[in-house]
Amino acid sequence: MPEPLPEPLIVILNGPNLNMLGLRQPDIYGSATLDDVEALCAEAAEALGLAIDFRQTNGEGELISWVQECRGRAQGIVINPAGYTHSSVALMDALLAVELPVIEVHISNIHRREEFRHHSFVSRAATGVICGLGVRGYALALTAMAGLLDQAGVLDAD
Ligand code: CA2
Repeated sequence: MPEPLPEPLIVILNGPNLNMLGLRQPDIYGSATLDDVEALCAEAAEALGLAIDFRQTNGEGELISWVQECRGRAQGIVINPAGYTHSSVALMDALLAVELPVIEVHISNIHRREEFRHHSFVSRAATGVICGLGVRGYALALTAMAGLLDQAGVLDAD
């Protein structure tokens, strides 16, 4: 019998102000808190055979350092870069350099919102983008990531 593969680690990164989820602007972002999103991700990951490391920061430098730390440690990144989506060439560069599958998530549909939200620097480094489906988008991103890892032979079939 071959040894079972260890569970792939997916790092889930959340950018600035997402710590306020569920506390303000429920009309745009819904009523789930970031703790609720973490619980939703943990449940989805368990069902998919993935391990997760779920984090949030308000700092661009910290977000970039966390992306860099994924190299050699994680098998994929799910990221909601929040406001840095639309401004950060440095975050895009870090995501390109890490050479891992990246799924970009937005709770709201950024294309139905203000013009300045329509462009994402991060999308250039993303394997796929999920937006406008609420916090469920995080679970959908994990399902998509499991599919990518399965294709690459990184995920145990059982
Ligand atoms: O829709 C998304 O997930 C966004 O990434 C959220 C960002 C926004 O800048 C992006 O354009 C789209 C904003 C995150 C701030 O989240 C808050 C949540 C509750 C209350 C206030 C801010």
